Order: sequence, then structure tokens, then C-alpha cells
Amino acid sequence: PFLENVVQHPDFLTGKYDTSFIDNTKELFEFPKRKDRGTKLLTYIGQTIVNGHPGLPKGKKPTFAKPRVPVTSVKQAYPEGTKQLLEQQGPKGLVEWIKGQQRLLLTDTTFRDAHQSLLATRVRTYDLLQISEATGKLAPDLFSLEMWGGATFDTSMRFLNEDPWERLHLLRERIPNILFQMLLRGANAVGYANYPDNVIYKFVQLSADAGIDVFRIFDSLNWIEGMRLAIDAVGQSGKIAEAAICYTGDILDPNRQKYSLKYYVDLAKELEKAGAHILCIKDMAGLLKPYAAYELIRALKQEVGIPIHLHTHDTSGNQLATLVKAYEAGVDIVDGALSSMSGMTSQPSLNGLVAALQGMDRETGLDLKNLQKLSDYWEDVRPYYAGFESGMKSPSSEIYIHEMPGGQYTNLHQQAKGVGLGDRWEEVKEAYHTVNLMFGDIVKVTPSSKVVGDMALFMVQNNLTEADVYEKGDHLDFPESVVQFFQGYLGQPPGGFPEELRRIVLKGRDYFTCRAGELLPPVNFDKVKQELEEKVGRSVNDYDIMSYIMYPKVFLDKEKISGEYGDISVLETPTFFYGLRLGEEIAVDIEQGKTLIVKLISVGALTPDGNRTIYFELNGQPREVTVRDLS
Ligand code: 3PY
Ligand code: ZN
Repeated sequence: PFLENVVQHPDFLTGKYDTSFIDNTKELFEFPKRKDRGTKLLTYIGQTIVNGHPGLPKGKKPTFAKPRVPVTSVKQAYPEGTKQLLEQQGPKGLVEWIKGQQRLLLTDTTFRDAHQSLLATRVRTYDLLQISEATGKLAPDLFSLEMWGGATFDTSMRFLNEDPWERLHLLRERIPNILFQMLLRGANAVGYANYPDNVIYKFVQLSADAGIDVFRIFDSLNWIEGMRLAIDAVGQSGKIAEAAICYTGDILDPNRQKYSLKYYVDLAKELEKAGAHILCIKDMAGLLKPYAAYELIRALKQEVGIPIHLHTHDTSGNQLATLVKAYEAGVDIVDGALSSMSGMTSQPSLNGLVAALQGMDRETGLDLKNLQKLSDYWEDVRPYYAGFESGMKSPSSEIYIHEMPGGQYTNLHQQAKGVGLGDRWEEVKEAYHTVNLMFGDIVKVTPSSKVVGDMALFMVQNNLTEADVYEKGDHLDFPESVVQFFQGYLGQPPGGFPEELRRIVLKGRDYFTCRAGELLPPVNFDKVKQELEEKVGRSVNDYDIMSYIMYPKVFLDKEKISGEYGDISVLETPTFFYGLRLGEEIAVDIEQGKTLIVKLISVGALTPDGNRTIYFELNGQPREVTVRDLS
């Protein structure tokens, strides 16, 4: 602070000083008082009380029931699970083990896709940690927990001010026995754009080191060239490469043969050849109907030798039937979510599936009573996030028309509200369908789904029909993501791009047909480290550097907020979203053995300069903070 004061002093800046400048200029020694952790936390709570939480209606803090955390004995050891199998037998051994299993294996997506799809990805590490030990002890027979990647990486930094790597580390500590699975967007890693090849390698290595075992890899256009590198990187890391075919269209519809059974079988064979340990059918929108699932899995079981893992979303309400038909056709592993976090845009209910297969020759072996306990916890926690629910109250077979991925539905809805199109959501969905056809009927999954979404919002916002786009397109400034899509930054769609629309969108700009990674220069990690340390004024590790490379602005914003409020991940969720009620008292464990007792006493009146003073008690002592009222 002293040096800062010197170099910012007006006399110093204008050069009007001599050697007595420092001795005679007393204010150089007046340092801004660094806020302690308690004050920072009170400032966050005060600011939430006054201004609310972004994206949530401001108002009275609702009352919530205390979540039912199942009681497990600390002394009870974690039963051995698939994590130990991988450690002992390596990826090849694990694959042989899967093939030798009589039972149907299960992946629980509650920690990732379920809340990405139902609650706009907002579930906080705090709530995951409360149930982690119980999950490891009560559901040790799961094949894996999908708990990281996809949109959680960016959202945890952007909206929750959390470090995604820390989430991974902490969960790994508390769940040492079940395989951890992540969703990796091929050459887009956990971002929305292609990254240079050395970034993909490094990202995979860091994730493997931090605790990821199974990497579900997909390309948003099913372009195999976009997946090879990630498959190789996972292979080198000694972990499991689960390569995905993204399912779109309907193999049983004779009028929709762009994505036929043969198309998927050929793609699956290529992925097996590319080195995948497991094949995933990634039905991100829930379009795989029960009888189509049977045909597809039966064909794949005949044509490929690696295990098959099915992922779907229950938006139509049909997907438990799809899982049962997949079971009949011999699928090896399927995804579900705990029942209170299942259904609709999320995965089908794990509990329901376990019950449905009881007594069958390949029953799952999971304990329904234990699954119920885990589901009860999530039933209690889900209301914290009510403000992020989509409002969808029942299944909808409209999904077969708009084909929007489950993980996108709530997020695009939020995005539409954000640009003032909340009332025109029906039109947005319709435009989404139109845009897909204009783009040549493409696979829609992050980030290609985001491009379709951006274009749909653009058309609704500007009141453009399809015909308008072709007629007035030369004068329209298309969203950046759409331009990049047509340039080839996301890869190449099956059947290529529609020529006419590409010409209109690109307006003479270049496009390419090779991998974007081949064109992008490798990142110099040492240089980035130096640049980042200068920006944040502290030493950074490889994980910070990777977060910054993926999301530079989001990372820096998060640093700034951490500087102001400290570590707000220690707050329980109701307070994080809604602050405190008058007279309410909470205990905050800021580190092991150190607890702050915070009580809200009163909220002061608005001052002429637009501030409010908030009066608290901190560990019994009066404390006040002043925050700006933004209303
Ligand atoms: C993601 O990429 O985040 C997805 O969930 C895609 O389905
Ligand atoms: Zn999904």
C-alpha cells in the first residue's frame, strides 16, 4: 500500500517532489484498512439483504426445512467400490470387469447433469459436501458419480464465486470409493470454443490429477476429428475414455434418415478404433424413444466390443421405458438421478429404475432404502434453488419438435429472460426448431446448441422470419457465435454447412475445414502464469491458470469478488441467496475449528448518498457495514 500511495500521489505523478517528499507527506502512511474475514462476510450478507441475489426476486427470505442428512458413522469405513477397481486393475481391467458383470450398472448424475438441467447449474459445493460422505457409504455399488464438467465449471465461478477445482478436490476427499465422472466437450473442454491442443492435454491431465476417473467425451457436431485428441489425452493420463455419439433425430422415422441407425453404428465403430474404452450414447435432449433404443443398442452390441453406457433426459416422460428397453437389449451402464432430482429435463429416476428391475436377472444390486435417504436430502435442498427452476410442471413431448438439450432448457430460458424475452419463450422455442433446419439439421449440444439458441434469440428479438434472414441477411450483424460456427470453429457437421446461409452470415470472411486446434498456436503456460500473477497480485497454481485460460473475464471477476467478500462458499445456501432475517442468527464455519456467530440486528435507512448501514452482532459484539443500495 505504501508504494501504491507514493506512485499515485499527485505530486509524485507530476514530478513535483524532492527527497523530503516522503518525510513531509504524511498521508502516504495512511493505508486503507484491510478488511478482516468477518467484515468481508458481513459485507456480502449486507449487500445480499439490500440488493438481493442476481437472478432471484428480491424480497423476504423464505423458510426452509433443515435438510435430512442421513446419519452414517464416521467410524464406518467406506466400502470398496469401482474407484479401487480402477486403481488396482487399470482401465483395461475395469473394462473387462464391466463386461463380466451380470447386473446393470448405474451412474448417478445428481451432482452434475440433474441440477444443470433442473436448476440452471446453481447447486453449490456446500450442499454437495453435506451429502458426500453418505453418498460414498450408502451407494457404494454405483458405477460412477457424474459430478463435474459440462456447465458446472463456468457456472460455479460465474454465479457462485467458487473454484471448480476445489469442488473436485473436496468431493474426492469425502468420496474415495466411487469413480468420478466428468463431461468433457472434446476440443471445447469445458468452454464454448475450441482450444489449442496443448490446452486440451493439460486440462485432461489436471482433471485426472485432481480426481476425475471417467471422461465422457463428445463433439457438438459428432465430428470425430474433434474428439481424437481428447481420447488420446485421457488414454495417456491412465484414466477411462468414454467417447460419446450424440443422438439426434429418430432412427425409426423413415423421413429423418440423415441420422440413421447406420450413421450411429459407423460412428461408434470409429470411436472404438480411436481408442475409446467405453461407448456412450449421449441422448442430451431425450429423443431416443424406447423402441429406437432397443434397435440401436442391439445393433451396437453386435458391432462394437466395448461396453455401452446410455445417457438420456426425461423431458418427454418416456425415458424410463427407454432405459428398460435398453436393458432388454443388453446395455451395460445407464444414467439416472436420485428421484427428487430426476424427471423432466433431468435424468429418469434412479430409484424408479432400481425398483423396476428388482427380481430381474440383471437387477442393479443397489439398496432402495439407502437411495431413498439420499433422495430425501435432495428433496429438502432443492427448494433453496426454486428461483432457478424452469416452471415446467409436467413432461412435454414438444421436445421431439424443438430438440433442445435438457441442460440447455433452463439456461436458455434464463438467457431469454435476461434479454427481455421472458414473455416470448414460446416463440424462442419455435425459432430454435426453425434455426436447426436452416443450419442443415445439426446435432444440438453444447456449444452447437448455444449457437442455435443465440440465433433463435436474435431472430425473435429482431422479429425476423426465416425468409427475412435470407432477404435482409446482407445487412444483418449476426451473433458472433453464429459467425464462428459458419467459419468452422466448432468443427464440421455431417453433410457440411448450408452454402447460401454461410455466404450470408460470413459476408466474405474466411472459413476452414480442418480442426481449429491445428490453426491455434499453443498456449505458453509460463507466460500466462506471469500475466495472471501480475493481474491478481498473488502467486497462482496450474489450476488457476487453466480456469483463467478457459474463462479469463469470469476468473478475474471472481478474484475481485473474493477480494471484497472473502470466501463466501462457507455460507449455507439460504443465507448465500437471501441474506438474513431481522433477528436471525447463524453459525458460519470459516475454517476447521473457527466459527463465526452472525446475527442481523437492523437495516438502516437510505442515506442521501445512496447507502445503507447494516447492524450485526458478530460473536456477540456489535458490528456494522455500509453497502450501496442499487435499487
Ligand atoms: C454440457 O455440455 O454441459 C451438456 O450437458 C451437454 O449435454
Ligand atoms: Zn445430459
